[in-house]
Amino acid sequence: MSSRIVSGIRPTGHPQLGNYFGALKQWVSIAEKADETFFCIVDQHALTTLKDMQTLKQDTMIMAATYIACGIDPVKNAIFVQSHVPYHTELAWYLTCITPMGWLSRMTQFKDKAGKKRENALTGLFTYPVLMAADIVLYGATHVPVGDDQKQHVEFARDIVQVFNNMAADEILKMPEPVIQKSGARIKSLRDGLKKMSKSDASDYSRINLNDDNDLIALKIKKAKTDPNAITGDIKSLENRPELENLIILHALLENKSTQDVLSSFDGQNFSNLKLSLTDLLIDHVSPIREKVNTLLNDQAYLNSCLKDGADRANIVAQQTMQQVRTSLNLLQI
Ligand code: AQP
Repeated sequence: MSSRIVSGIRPTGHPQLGNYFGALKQWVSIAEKADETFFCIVDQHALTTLKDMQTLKQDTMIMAATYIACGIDPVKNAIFVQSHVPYHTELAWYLTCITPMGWLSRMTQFKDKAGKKRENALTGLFTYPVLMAADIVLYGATHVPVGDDQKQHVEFARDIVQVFNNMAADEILKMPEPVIQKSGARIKSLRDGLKKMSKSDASDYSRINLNDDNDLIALKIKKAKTDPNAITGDIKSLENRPELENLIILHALLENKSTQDVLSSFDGQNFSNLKLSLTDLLIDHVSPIREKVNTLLNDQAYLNSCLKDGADRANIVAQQTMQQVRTSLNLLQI
């Protein structure tokens, strides 16, 4: 069976290290082996939580530049903006019509993002997983690389596919598989080792953005929360030390080593050695990406042409799916 990969990131701010390890880096290696790939900048999803629309255009361009800077070749892969393919929202509506409210109420990301005042939460946030299911099935995705926080949404998409295909009495929509990278599946905040690193966290010191300059990276790691104990090489010691665990995992991911190897190399040492070493690795990793992003952002015509080409390719595939969906829903077509 040929493989078709679909994934996306919301342009809700500067992409951060969690987006890199949980999504972008995986995409590059998966794309190498895939037959077809669609990498979307999901601006309509961004609207579910955006407080300020002023930055949306710029953030969308930054995200496009970041995809390319991280190694996603716009010639081999379709890179496009969700709102440039109107079929996403059309299919989302049809899927909404067959989605039980109870399924959406159980989504942990809705509960997290809606907070305590759930009655005031926006409908778009509640139905977000339906739009995400549409993003996936529109392209007949066989595999969907996501961080483990998004796994529930891909499982939701699988449930919807089953309901739709049962209703249509045909395999109209393809069943997607989530692809979760185990190590680095969830990078934690630098200020709280129990929270995930996030673009929209109120504190910029909670994350490393892929556009942070070297001094800022060094400062953020210097200020990263730690605990008062020395580091030991015993992996079990990480169980109740989430901030240490996060720094060790980051170090291991950047060096392509196991967590145990990194922990052993800092056995008996204090946090400052670990932080200095981590800072060097981060600078080596992030600075070429940052420079490439800046170069690409200075060539808006090139970025626009990549996004136009990506949208053209995406529209062709999406239109074919929609034709089948409309037929199976018995909508009048003239
Ligand atoms: N901390 C993380 N660790 C691992 N993976 C992460 N991802 C995000 N944060 C981490 C992965 O990045 C992909 C796209 O993310 P998104 O921007 O569409 O949504 P998100 O998960 O809500 O990311 P953010 O940065 O936290 O955005 P905001 O602040 O806007 O909500 C997904 O594959 C996700 O797993």
